[in-house]
Amino acid sequence: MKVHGNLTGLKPSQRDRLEKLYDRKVPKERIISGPLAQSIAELSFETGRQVGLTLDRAGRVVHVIVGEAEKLFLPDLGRARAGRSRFRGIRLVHTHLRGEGLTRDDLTDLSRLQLDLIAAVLVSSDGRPEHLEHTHLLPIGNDPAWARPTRTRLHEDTLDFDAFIAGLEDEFARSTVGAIETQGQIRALAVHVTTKSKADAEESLRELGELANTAGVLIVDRVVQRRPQLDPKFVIGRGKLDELLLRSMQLDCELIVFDQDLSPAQVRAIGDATDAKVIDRSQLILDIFARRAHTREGKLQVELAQLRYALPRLAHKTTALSRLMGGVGGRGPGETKLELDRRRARDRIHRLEREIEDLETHRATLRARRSSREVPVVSIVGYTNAGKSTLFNAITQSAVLAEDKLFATLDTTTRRLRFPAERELVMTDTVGFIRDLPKDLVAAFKATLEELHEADLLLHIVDCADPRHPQQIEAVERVLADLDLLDRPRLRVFNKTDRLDPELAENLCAGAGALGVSALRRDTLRPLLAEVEARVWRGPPTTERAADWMPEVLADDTPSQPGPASSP
Ligand SMILES: Nc1nc2c(ncn2[C@@H]2O[C@H](COP(=O)(O)OP(=O)(O)OP(=O)(O)O)[C@@H](O)[C@H]2O)c(=O)[nH]1
Ligand SMILES: [Mg+2]
Repeated sequence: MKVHGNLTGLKPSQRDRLEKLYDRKVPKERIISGPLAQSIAELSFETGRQVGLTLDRAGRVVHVIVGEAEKLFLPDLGRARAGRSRFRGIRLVHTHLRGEGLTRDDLTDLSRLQLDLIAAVLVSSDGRPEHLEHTHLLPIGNDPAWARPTRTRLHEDTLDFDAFIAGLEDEFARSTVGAIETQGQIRALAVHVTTKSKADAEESLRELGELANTAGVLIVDRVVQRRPQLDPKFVIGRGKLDELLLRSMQLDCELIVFDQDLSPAQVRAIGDATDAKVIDRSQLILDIFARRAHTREGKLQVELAQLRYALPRLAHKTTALSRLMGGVGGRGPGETKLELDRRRARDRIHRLEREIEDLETHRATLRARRSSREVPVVSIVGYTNAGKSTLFNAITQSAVLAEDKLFATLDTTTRRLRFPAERELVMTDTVGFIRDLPKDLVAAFKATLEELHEADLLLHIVDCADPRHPQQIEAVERVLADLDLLDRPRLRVFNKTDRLDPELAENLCAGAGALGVSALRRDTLRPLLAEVEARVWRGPPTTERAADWMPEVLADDTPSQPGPASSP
């Protein structure tokens, strides 16, 4: 087997003896045996270089490594951890030639590689293995994250390694479970690296937490780093990255979510440094869309967006798509497609584009029919979770799914309504927007959003009880601008006023030129309906109506998707 590290200038006999170390074994309950310590001490003494061994839990030698006089560079230990354990199942035992204890570099290796334990055999000036010094990682809440190194004479070391590592794993498991109840969710660490203020980071992380929750992910801890500029390779600083990886291990996180977009190279670089899965905000959003897509069109659009996102991230032809497309919990667009290579991914993209186009043609026909009847269209838009579907349901007496999760709605729903004096209009509920919507997603949903161009009025629904609503309004307007929709007449509606003090709500509305409503209270909707009528037909409502009056629902105009029964 191959000896790793600095072999230049070694005698053939020395190389031979190094290679033979692979045949040695250590009893399970010892860190290292006396004779094996003797062998590496001798080799180290002769060559003037550190010699290291990695050992697995069965006491087998996994790597033999030769370093410099004061440093050992570890080879790639492979990604796998030992079974369900959080430790790597490998310990490092190496020589120190100058009597020095474990160094800062040693401790960094310990945490970065999640080693079971790290030990130094201190070689005496006449080449004997005199002392053994070792340490190990500690559970969350300890600073520093490693135990104080213990030093004994080699033959006096009494640690029962086998029992020790079992105990340590128990301790880690207990400290994690006690801290947070997970209930079947995926445990994740959220990371935000910024050049701006920490306050912005907090706001952004709050939203990331909501996105994660929607995706069945529990953010167990957050890491914020402020730096003058982002690290081109890892985004986060190298030292902070090591800290992050250690934390993810201590907290038993299988996922690390970056609250920003990572380049394909960055995902790869960070992914290579850890066993945890690394995803960015876009991928999280794509994953939510994948879970939420129910109609054929929605599914096609999400798959298209996922493939476009994944394509540049396929480093080589051979890279399996599974790690990329698996999303958070491995929900890609179908298990069978996971092993696609680049070329097949491209073919699939083209096919999806054609299918979506066909569906779009169908939609366009329906739209043409509608516009030939000259029925005005009122479309509800707004930030995700603003209450669009709830309001739509209230006005159209429908049962579109509305819930306190992000992106509850993906597919457009349409109802035809009759106002007095034989006036009819069509109302649609659409997918919500979010800050920095992944561009692949916007592109894929272009067909759906195309509908908005036909709108005679856009109702921009805002959750005015959310302190972030000014930024949310801005984000929505940016998406509308991107979609070339700023020329459509718009009415700003501040929803969820029931959550605010009435006077505050009134002031907010006045300040923003918005109409206040609560989708949960029908009596607040009358001014809105009157305003809609006035805008659409350019005149005051024709008749006086009762406070709880609602337009008559005529039909479900939604194309190619079964909707709840409505009056004929
Ligand atoms: N208190 C209060 N809650 C509301 C109001 N309108 C909606 N909600 C709640 O807000 C949450 C989100 O409502 P949805 O109607 O699903 O929001 P949406 O804008 O359609 O969200 P997406 O489809 O996910 O973009 C739900 O839990 C609703 O019950 C309101 O006027 N007052
Ligand atoms: Mg909705």
